[in-house]
Amino acid sequence: AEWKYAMGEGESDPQGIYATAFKDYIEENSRHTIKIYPVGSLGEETDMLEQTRAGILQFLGQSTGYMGGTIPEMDLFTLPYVMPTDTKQLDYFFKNSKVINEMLPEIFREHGLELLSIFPEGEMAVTTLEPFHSPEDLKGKKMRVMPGSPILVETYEAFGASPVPMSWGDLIGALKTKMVDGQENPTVWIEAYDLDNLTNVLTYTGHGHFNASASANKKFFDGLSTRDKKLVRAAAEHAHQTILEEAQKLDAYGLGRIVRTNPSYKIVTLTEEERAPFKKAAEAVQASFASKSASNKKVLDQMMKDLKEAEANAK
Ligand code: 6CS
Repeated sequence: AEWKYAMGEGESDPQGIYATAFKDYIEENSRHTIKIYPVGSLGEETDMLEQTRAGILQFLGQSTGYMGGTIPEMDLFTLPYVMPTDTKQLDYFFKNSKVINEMLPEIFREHGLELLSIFPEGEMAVTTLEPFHSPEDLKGKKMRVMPGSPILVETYEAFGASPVPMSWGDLIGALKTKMVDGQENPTVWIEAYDLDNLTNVLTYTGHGHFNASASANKKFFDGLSTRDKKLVRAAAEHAHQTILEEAQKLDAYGLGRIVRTNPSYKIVTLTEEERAPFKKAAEAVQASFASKSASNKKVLDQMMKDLKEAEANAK
């Protein structure tokens, strides 16, 4: 059969690399074929999530940042100053985490989805018209965040700014008309979509990582033969391995290209001292996430344990 796979990025972006590796594996190892629908072709990301839950699409690749409105526990990956910036620890975490491998699959099923992977794309970088070094500097600044995540809004409010949730499809226009003063995305994406030419400064705050997920419609997945279920899991495993190796390289190339092609662009890494007030503000956001439901608290507690384990074991 032909299966439909929609995703929130283009074919050469990290989610596209994952989707292509997934498709190639399925097509090489079975008679099934996959048609990939890149971002925009089937509406905005939140539309694609609904289409997958409804079974119109079989597979979905999506930024975790868009999912918190539908699956509140997914805001875990958006919480400020929780994920490490060390990529080895991150990789270890994404592969071995109990939250991802045991708890979230159950939660996804309750929402009509079968979780296949969650993977990192790169550290969040904040691009703005004006430089900032403190929450005070962000006062009154309109910062675009991905829509559908209450935690992203709470985070930028805690950071002193005025968050504006907006779909990716509207962001370029909003930056061009200066409707917003800034946004956050991984460096790979900022470079690929020329966001550096629409802002003046890129700041590494260390507060987060951009992550993506892959999932299937649950009814569709449950209806597959044992053999096809294994095939889909193996394809996801293959695609996950592919993107872990590629994503870090792509993110680093992205930064290199920005530095070379846009030499007047300012690149700032906040010092530990400058990060301190942001970290302090982040504590309230973490507590707010945990207070929203017993399930939120449970996944956050487990994630903290998983991250400790990653810190101890990642080499
Ligand atoms: O900012 C966004 O909305 C987009 N950013 C990335 C890195 N991927 C897709 C997402 O739509």
